[in-house]
Amino acid sequence: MYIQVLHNGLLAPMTNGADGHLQPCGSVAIEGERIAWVGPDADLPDRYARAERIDCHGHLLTPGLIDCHTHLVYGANRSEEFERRLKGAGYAEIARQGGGIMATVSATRSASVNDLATQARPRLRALMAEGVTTVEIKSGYGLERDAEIRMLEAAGRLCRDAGIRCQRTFLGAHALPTEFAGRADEYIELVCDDMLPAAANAGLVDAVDVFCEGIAFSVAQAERVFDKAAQMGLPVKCHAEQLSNTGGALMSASRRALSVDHIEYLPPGDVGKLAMSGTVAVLLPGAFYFLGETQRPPVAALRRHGVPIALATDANPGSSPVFSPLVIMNMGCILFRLTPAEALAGFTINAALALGLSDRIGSIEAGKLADLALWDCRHPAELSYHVGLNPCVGVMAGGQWRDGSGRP
Ligand code: DI6
Ligand code: FE
Repeated sequence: MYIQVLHNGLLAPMTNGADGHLQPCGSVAIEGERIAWVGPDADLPDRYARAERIDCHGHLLTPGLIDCHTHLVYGANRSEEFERRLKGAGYAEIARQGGGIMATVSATRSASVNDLATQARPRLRALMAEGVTTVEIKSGYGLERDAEIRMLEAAGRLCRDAGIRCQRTFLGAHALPTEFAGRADEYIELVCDDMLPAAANAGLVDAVDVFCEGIAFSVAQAERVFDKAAQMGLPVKCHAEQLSNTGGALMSASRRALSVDHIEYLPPGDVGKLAMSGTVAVLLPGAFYFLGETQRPPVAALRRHGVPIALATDANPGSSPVFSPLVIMNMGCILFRLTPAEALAGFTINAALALGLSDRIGSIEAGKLADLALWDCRHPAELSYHVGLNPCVGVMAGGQWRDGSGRP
């Protein structure tokens, strides 16, 4: 087995989330694809004396970043809608008129798996250039069985080609397709009886998501999808309280959802119930920023109740065409008043929790996969501080330096 030791790193292991300590002059011993030992350089066990040694030159070493909420695979883009919105049209208004998500649905339905993967490749590359080693990708722009399946297949192909860990989430209940106008319950029935089972039986689904919102699906409809997911043994998560308070987050928490995402309109008084279910709050400041929203998520209450906070790009063509985790960390701090340590926890250990993968990734500790990012930084706060500067100098996934990132 190949054994290597990264030494002289400024380690941010993230084992205690945002409260974790830094370890200057730290070493990480890696056996094959896993981390075998972590500690001060001076304490490195003798058994690693002959391992290959890689000098981190005092640079910051963090877990590889995890983008736990993206819609990275889709056809075309919506720059024309962007122009319309700048002239005063509202996001919900455009959606009601059959634009918005449905515009992307048309472009996605007419694209092949190959087209979809090709279009998504530069977006994934942008994430990877900033240290991302795991990405979650949702379906939800097909809204019919075969197109949803093509999206999930494209996500798999994209990630396999790029050598990145991928979690696929079925989001058939993202929007009501035009052909089902006025028949939302029938569409939900199709999602439950046909689309989800077909995608899951093809081995394409790691989790199930629903957009629970006035312009999308009701809590009762989301529950039907979650019932089906539970029957199939799949974990659930929910786009909830993004534009209004519908109660989707609490319903999701009562079903032990992995995460509730957005939650700008979640009343602080409801946060305690999230804490009890172990559900992660995934904050998406890119959409808040891009839609010019003003209602902020209840960060103080999340903190007070110890709800794990994750951050993600929400990379999508309509509400968050943002492909930079570092910019999102900055937005999390500036717009939602997170601390830089919380922002980093949001893209590492808490993002792993939001994907149900915290036993394998998200922190630098013995037994976990050797997914790491090396940054030309003297302090982790620099990751959230700069805008448009990428200090990433190396990325390792499963013990292998990623092509192009070079060895430090
Ligand atoms: N919430 C969002 O912000 C995105 N999806 C969702 O459920 C928007 C997707 C889009 O506008 O294309
Ligand atoms: Fe989203």
